[in-house]
Amino acid sequence: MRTLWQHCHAATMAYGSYSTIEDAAIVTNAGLIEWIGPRTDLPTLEIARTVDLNGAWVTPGLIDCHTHAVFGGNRSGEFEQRLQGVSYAEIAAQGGGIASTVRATRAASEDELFVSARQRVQALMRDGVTTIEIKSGYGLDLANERKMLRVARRLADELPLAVRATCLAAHALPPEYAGRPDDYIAHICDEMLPALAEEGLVDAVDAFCEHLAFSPAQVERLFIKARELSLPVKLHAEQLSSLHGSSLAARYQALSADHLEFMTEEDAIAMAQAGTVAVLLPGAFYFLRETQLPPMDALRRHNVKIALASDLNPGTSPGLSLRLMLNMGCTLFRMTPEEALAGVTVHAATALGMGDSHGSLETGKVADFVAWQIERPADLAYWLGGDLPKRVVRKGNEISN
Ligand code: DI6
Ligand code: FE
Repeated sequence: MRTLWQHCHAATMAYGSYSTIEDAAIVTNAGLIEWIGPRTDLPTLEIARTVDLNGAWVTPGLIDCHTHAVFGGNRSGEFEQRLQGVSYAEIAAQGGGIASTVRATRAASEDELFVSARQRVQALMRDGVTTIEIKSGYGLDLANERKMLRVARRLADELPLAVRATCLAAHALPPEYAGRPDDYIAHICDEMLPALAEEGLVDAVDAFCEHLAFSPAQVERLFIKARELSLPVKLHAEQLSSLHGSSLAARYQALSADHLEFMTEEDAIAMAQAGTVAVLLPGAFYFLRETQLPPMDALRRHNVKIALASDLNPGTSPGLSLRLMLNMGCTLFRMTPEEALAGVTVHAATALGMGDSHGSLETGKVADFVAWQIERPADLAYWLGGDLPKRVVRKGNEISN
């Protein structure tokens, strides 16, 4: 059904800027944007339905391009312990940290994981999120990584939401492989990844490149396997130290390198040349009370595309609001509200390999957008969370939220 949406302004986010259209009109048809422009230029079309948006600001549907939304249990108990003075090392020695989430995730059924993840994903959706990425990485064996990835697929089936599923089997070393990280990487490459890819559960491959996780050499073996399987790669890099994982990611044409607080100018140059998006995660920076800022000036100087995401996970970023991340991107990382909004729309789409179809309001793209009753686009980064009045449209249909 051809629908005309009017009485609105649009921040189209094409080209990574607001690219504002005042008094805009949007025509949707068969789930796509058939036309968008100033209302006065609207061509003659047979319109079946007209929707008055009451002067709203229309943006692309928001995209959370880095989440670990599927997991068992949570770690609020550890959070409380830490604030009572128990050290992270003591908590880890008691079996806490990622290991505790792995145990809880392995113990949970697929249905239990689905129900708890759905709640968290619905919280994200209340901020106008229409696309998310979900990583595995708390199963760490074939059956449990499969269980997590199947939940990601089910969420896409049952919610009005596009989901990209990323295999993060190389997130941490499972207890069965203690002291044998190379053997675990070989197991991922030889058994897990081929099986999960064959089952159609994997859209991209990710790893955690860090002293306390996997080395660049180990990550590279995984990337070679991903290339063999024609799967794009991403990388958690430079979160706690500089191992130049982001340069390695760029060498493998990664969709994105994520975190990046400790990246260097050379890393930025490599990423710019490869078109690898920098995904910044201010929720984890905040929650860990980190002090090393990502090098915004180098990223800007070399025109690296910058995305922003929640990193929703139980250990380092229990963040259920992408709009709160917009605010933190501005207050903590000194992004402008315009950069922040581009970071959860057009650049986030590129970080998921969806840049041709999502992330901006342009003819031919999927009709995912949000009509916000706000004064100006900067309101989206200005308010500290909370609910803003809005209407959310997914594939041309208004969804309730
Ligand atoms: N970086 C992080 O901050 C999280 N994973 C990662 O690769 C930590 C995940 C957790 O603590 O559960
Ligand atoms: Fe992460």
